[in-house]
Amino acid sequence: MTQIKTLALALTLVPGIALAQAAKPGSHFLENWDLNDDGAITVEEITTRRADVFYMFDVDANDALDAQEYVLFDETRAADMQNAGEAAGKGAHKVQIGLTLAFNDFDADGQVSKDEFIARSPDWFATIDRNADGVITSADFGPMN
Ligand SMILES: [Ca+2]
Ligand SMILES: [Ca+2]
Ligand SMILES: [Ca+2]
Repeated sequence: MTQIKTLALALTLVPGIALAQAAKPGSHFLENWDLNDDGAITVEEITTRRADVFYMFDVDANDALDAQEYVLFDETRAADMQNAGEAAGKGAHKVQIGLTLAFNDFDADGQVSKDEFIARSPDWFATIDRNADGVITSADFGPMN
């Protein structure tokens, strides 16, 4: 139970405040993934954070997320997206796909190993870095110009 609370907190990061302010495109993603708060997310930040997320959901700590552990992970992300509302931005769907079992289970054995999850970091990063400038910023969310 403690673990569930921790990850909910980590993934949600004061949703009440985020909702109260006019949401900048992608602000919810930046809050969660911009570890040094400089407004830009690097591949390194994505990779580090994905490792953290993996450990949060790997309840039995066997370095693999099985289908059962993924149920909780999926539910948590769905709740997080609901909380985020507009702050999730236009890229929210791509963001979600990059965290699914299907996207990350490279050897198709029905579970996601830590190595698989980490190895997908650059691929996931590339799908979100829409303007391909090598960092994820609010420019990668919101309307296309
Ligand atoms: Ca950063
Ligand atoms: Ca696998
Ligand atoms: Ca970018």
